[in-house]
Amino acid sequence: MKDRLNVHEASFVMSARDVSELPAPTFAELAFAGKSNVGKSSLINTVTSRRKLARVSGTPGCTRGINLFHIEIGDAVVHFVDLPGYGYAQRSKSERLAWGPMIENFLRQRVGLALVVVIVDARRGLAEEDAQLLDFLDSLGRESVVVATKLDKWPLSKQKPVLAALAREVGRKVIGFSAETGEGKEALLSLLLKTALRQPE
Ligand SMILES: Nc1nc2c(ncn2[C@@H]2O[C@H](COP(=O)(O)OP(=O)(O)O)[C@@H](O)[C@H]2O)c(=O)[nH]1
Ligand SMILES: [Mg+2]
Repeated sequence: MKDRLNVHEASFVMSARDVSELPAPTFAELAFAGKSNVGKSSLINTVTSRRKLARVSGTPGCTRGINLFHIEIGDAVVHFVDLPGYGYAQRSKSERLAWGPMIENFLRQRVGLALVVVIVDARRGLAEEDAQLLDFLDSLGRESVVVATKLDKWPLSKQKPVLAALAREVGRKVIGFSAETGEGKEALLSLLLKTALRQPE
């Protein structure tokens, strides 16, 4: 990995149960969203080369707050924002609804939000909730990228066509990723860095 993409600092800042608990934005924020169990924590750990920065959970849907991380990539300082997983069917209706406003308020309100990484399971494809989120981001004029993770679950010969079909479906850039093999790590880091450096101080 090139030096400019080296993550030389990665630390947990805080967990918030509501957007109002978050500190005023100091650095460009790069947010990660996706269905519960899609591999969001694994992706954050892989991208930062830290084994336990974001917990990898065997219990889907247990991350309920907004988690903030301080990340230094090369010369850039950014905040990673791990948003609560959505669409977990086992949760009670009131709790599922409670997640909606939290994510929605975050996406609407944060002035430092530079990019939303929408993580999709490459094996399962785009879920209804993912499509709705992408539409919502477009309506807000928020920049987004789709990352198809668990790509290792497809045989090599299928990976390119699967990614191409997904890119057509979502009409935006799709990065293939695997926390198992590290595939896509450099491409994603490079995009995150590029986005962060474009932000005004
Ligand atoms: N094969 C494979 N499994 C993965 C990958 N990423 C995550 N997983 C597994 O998927 C499960 C959920 O991962 P986790 O990162 O906790 O998902 P989260 O709920 O979205 O944060 C765990 O059992 C992980 O080991 C991947 O790239 N490939
Ligand atoms: Mg998680």
